[in-house]
Amino acid sequence: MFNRTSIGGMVAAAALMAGLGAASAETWRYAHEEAADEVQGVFAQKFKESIEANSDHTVQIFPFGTLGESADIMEQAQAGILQFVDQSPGFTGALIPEAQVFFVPYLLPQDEETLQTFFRESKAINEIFPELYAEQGLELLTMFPEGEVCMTTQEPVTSPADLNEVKFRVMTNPLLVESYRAFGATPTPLPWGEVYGALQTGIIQGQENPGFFLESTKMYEVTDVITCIGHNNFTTAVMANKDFFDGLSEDDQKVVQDAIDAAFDYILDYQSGLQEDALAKIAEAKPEMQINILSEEERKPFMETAAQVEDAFIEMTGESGKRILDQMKADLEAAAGN
Ligand code: 6CS
Repeated sequence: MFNRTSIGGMVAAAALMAGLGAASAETWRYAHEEAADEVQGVFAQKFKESIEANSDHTVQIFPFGTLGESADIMEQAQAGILQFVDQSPGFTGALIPEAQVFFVPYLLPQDEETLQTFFRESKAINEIFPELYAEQGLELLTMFPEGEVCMTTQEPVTSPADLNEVKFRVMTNPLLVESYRAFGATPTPLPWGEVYGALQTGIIQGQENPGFFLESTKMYEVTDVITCIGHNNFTTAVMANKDFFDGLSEDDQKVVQDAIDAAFDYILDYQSGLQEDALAKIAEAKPEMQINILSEEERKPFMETAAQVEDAFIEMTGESGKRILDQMKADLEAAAGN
């Protein structure tokens, strides 16, 4: 027979268990720098689906603009307000100078297979960068490519001389400023939210981004020429707040890593044909848009700037940067040899 006290005890225990269950199912906040249907948004959605299919947790995604600019979401992730953040090295360079290595022109290969092997197997990405991110309170979970970067300008560009006096928007890192100075332009660092308006009002006359982003953000409405010189592939990075990640159970850490791996595989497949499709869509939306893929010969003077930008990178980052650059070169060689 249950007496009043034992029933009371059972009710309390049941409530406690229900409470414990509720506490273990958490909502994790994840912010990125693009719209929900752009590459970072597609990655975030896959991550969310995997987490929610394999745990009791839910992921709340905040696309670009909902929580501020890229610098804002990084601060929120470092403060633990966000559990996950996607911030591209183009912005992280201010916090982790070594991340600017991704802006040495012509360092990353254009061949898709080599590029993907590099991102999968790179020791620089999988072993050295995580230490540098950890110093900033971040657990680096992955880095992935988003597509070949092309320039959009008002006038055609066939050599560095054509960029003379062109105020060219770059993401906010000093090495990208060096890189576009070496290309002959007047680099103007700006957060993304200001770019369309600055082109529209003529404050700047050019900017660079991967094909899908030129199309989805309608850069062709405010510029007339696209020029591809094969100098870079847009790289981004996903990380967690380190205290949050370290505090997860081993099972939850595995759920997170598995979700990252699933989203990574998905996004590499998703890249296939994306650049060509985007340029075709732009040509359809604005038939008078000039889309110029420069020849090997025309690219030469741009390629010749790489050594000078590399020197600037080493000057900015010292031994630590040199270690990253050397490892990346070794990783790229290994990827090309595969
Ligand atoms: O140029 C930028 O600032 C933006 N570009 C891309 C492809 N993603 C996010 C970033 O903010």
